[in-house]
Amino acid sequence: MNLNDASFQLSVHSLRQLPDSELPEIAFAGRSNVGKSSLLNALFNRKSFVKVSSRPGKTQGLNFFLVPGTCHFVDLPGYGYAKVSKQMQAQWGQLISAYLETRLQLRLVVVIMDLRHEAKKHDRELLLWLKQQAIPSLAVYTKADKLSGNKRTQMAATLDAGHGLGPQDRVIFSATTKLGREELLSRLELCLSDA
Ligand SMILES: Nc1nc2c(ncn2[C@@H]2O[C@H](COP(=O)(O)OP(=O)(O)O)[C@@H](O)[C@H]2O)c(=O)[nH]1
Ligand SMILES: [Mg+2]
Repeated sequence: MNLNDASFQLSVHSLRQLPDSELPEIAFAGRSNVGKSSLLNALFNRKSFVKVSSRPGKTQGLNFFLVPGTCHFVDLPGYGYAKVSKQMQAQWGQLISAYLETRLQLRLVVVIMDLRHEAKKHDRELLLWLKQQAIPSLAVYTKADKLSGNKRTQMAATLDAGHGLGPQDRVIFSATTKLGREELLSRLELCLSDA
């Protein structure tokens, strides 16, 4: 997948604004501050293509990035930030779940988690919900550079157990060292090539 010509396309705040395009889409989800923007920048090989959050939990839309002729990457708003009101969280949830449930060209949801943290309820619920909706998902355990090799393996196993995942269901990643970048890209390519 050639990400050199990727560009930001639009920010969607209601279903009506979704781009009128049949390109396949890969969505990226995760708790606020998990490292989603950094992961996207690492994939795009650019330093600050996607804004790394100075203000976590700020209202934002679904951000569409075009990989010309290939797909859209869709950066979903981060979830679970405590300072956002319950009502606002519910509204975000509605837009996101409506998008995930109805978007025919959605091929995969990448669910990003922090390798240092044990399995979180919200992530587990999201993975379960995606499974129930028959929406393919791939877990990414990021910030791996913050742990030593042994600890990495240990935490990955803890997260696998907590989410009912196997080693083939997730990629260990670091935006800082680019660990896992090639593996993640080949997983994305694979899912785009499955018709
Ligand atoms: N060491 C390290 N820090 C990271 C990594 N990914 C993100 N961060 C840091 O975590 C914070 C949140 O990152 P950001 O990408 O904005 O998270 P987002 O809210 O999920 O988009 C920032 O301070 C990043 O520099 C990583 O792989 N390794
Ligand atoms: Mg972000």
